[in-house]
Amino acid sequence: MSIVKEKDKKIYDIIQSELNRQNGYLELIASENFTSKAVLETAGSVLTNKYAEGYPGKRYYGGCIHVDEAENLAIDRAKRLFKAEYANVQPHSGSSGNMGVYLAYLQPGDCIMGLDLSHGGHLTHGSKVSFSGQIYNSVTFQVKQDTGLVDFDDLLEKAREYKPKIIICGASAYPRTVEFEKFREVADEVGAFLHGDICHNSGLIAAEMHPSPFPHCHVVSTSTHKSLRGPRGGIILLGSDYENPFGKVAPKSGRVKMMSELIDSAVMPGMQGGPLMHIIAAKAVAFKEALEPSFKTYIRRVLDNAQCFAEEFKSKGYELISGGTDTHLVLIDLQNKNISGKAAEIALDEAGITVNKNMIPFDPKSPFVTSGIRIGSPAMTTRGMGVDEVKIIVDLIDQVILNHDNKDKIQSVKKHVNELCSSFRIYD
Ligand code: DSN
Repeated sequence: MSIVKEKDKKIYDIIQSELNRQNGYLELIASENFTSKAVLETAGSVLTNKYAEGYPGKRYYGGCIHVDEAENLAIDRAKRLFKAEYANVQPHSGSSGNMGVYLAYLQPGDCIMGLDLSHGGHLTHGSKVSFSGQIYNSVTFQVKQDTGLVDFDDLLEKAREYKPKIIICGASAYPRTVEFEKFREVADEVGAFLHGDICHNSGLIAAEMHPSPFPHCHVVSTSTHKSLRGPRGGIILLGSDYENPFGKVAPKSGRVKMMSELIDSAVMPGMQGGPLMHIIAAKAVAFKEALEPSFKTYIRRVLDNAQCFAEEFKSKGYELISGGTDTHLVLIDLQNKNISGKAAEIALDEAGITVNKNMIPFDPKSPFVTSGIRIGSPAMTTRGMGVDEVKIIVDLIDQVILNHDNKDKIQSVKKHVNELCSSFRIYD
């Protein structure tokens, strides 16, 4: 008998409905995944009760002996997974991780440069509607219209002109490999720090199927719940070059602090109070899972499935930004199919297929409408689907796109989706 069912039927019903949606719908949002039951159990554990402001061994509260052990495990495993020298596992999300990096490296008004949101970047890479574009002076670079790849000439020209303190590499809707080494060349030329936001690719990097941001990036952040398949959260990592270039000193000793200390104090007390110890422990569980050989097999399948999505969509006349993918996602330009991203998202949702509308580079439509959709393979791969299912799914998506005004057709696709999903159940 569920205790929630007994105590709060309304919330119980909502959880059940969401479970049914996750089981019955085809999840293709590139940033979502299904955690293991071990991660879920840890995230729902008694560790949620503990206040632990500070860091292991240096807390502002008593009774932290066990949460210290959990946080130390999470730190050690994150360092092993990404071959990093330092990890802060307390940020509540990828966005918080980015805020921690900016607080440590920047002063208000400093210039930052990231990929334009409409070209695949993220809100926190300097968008004017986010703190990152309001507190800091943000300048964005773009991708090339003909290739869909980062326009390094545009980046270098703007970097020379604006002299950013930080250049952010990494994206939310960029299907190709992030070329950390090339970004570092630009950063070095203008004296900027290179910040790798590997939110989307962190699972690929952990499995050594995407180049590592180290040693090229001075600092790295990632969320933990996308291709990495952990609980919702964030982390910040440093490689070996983490001496403090600002000369900030520790108040009592006058000793120059390490960069790791500046990041620790940027996260807490700079932007957060008590860490979420249940989530930090769940991150530790996910990192252990990602260190196991089976995680490499999983990511290999994620990449194979994404390749198959790209080939199948192209064979049906769909235009892909950059012409394909090196990663876990494809970005589809729907302009030649005469349907907006918004209309496609709605029609696919009615058919039981969950995707998100997405701006494409140089999009003539607004962010609320868009000309594209983004499709990712991590979640469907977790539930066991492979390339045979990808072929079926692309066919179903195509039927919906071509018949988005035909309710009968959409219902018949939904029936197929339900049948497919019932063979690949999660969380029984
Ligand atoms: N919102 C996330 C995504 O969908 O990519 C980025 O944080």
